[in-house]
Amino acid sequence: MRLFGNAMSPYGRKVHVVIQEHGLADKVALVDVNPRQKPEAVIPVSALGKIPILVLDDGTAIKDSPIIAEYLDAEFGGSKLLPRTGLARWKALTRIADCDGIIEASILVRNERLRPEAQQSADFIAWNLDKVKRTMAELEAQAAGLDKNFDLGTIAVACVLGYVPRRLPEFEGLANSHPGLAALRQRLLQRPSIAATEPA
Ligand SMILES: N[C@@H](CCC(=O)N[C@@H](CS)C(=O)NCC(=O)O)C(=O)O
Repeated sequence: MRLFGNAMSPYGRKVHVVIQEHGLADKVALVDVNPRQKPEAVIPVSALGKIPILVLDDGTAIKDSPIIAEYLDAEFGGSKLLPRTGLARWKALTRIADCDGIIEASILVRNERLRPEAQQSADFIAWNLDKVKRTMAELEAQAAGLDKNFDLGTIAVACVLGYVPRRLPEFEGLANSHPGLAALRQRLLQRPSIAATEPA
């Protein structure tokens, strides 16, 4: 299998954690791509041009990080990280959706801030930043129990905690603003798969 992605992608990190958890590194060759700078390296395997993409040996492309993570867990990990049925499954999938929403809104804020100042929309930034703030506050309220089970939902939270404080200055002081999440982040970093994939 080939995994198209890059080390900076918070979505891709979720897949890397699953690869570590199930000892799949020998089965997955990494193809380092930057879809914005070099879309032609990605578009032949996915017209959307988004990473991560897992290309199976028969050429089938599995797309979207939650689907790739579930594919690897179900096909190679005995579904240890995402039950096939039952409430725990739907809770984990909902957690993933919230975390992906945080990451998506954070990327929109960051990309807007990287535009020339005169072209930036303060409304657009505030609209998306509010999504991040509200959902981070919700996670903070639940932080003590978020690692009770370690599943794909927990992995998604770990990837949010590795990304948002690095990318949005509003969350740089996580220990002051979100002490529960800061403590959770440290607990999650005890797990080798999380520590090994933590961005530099
Ligand atoms: N829902 C997708 C989002 C993937 C995504 O947006 N990836 C970013 C990189 S972190 C990307 O490829 N951006 C390029 C683009 O949007 O064209 C997933 O979970 O895999």
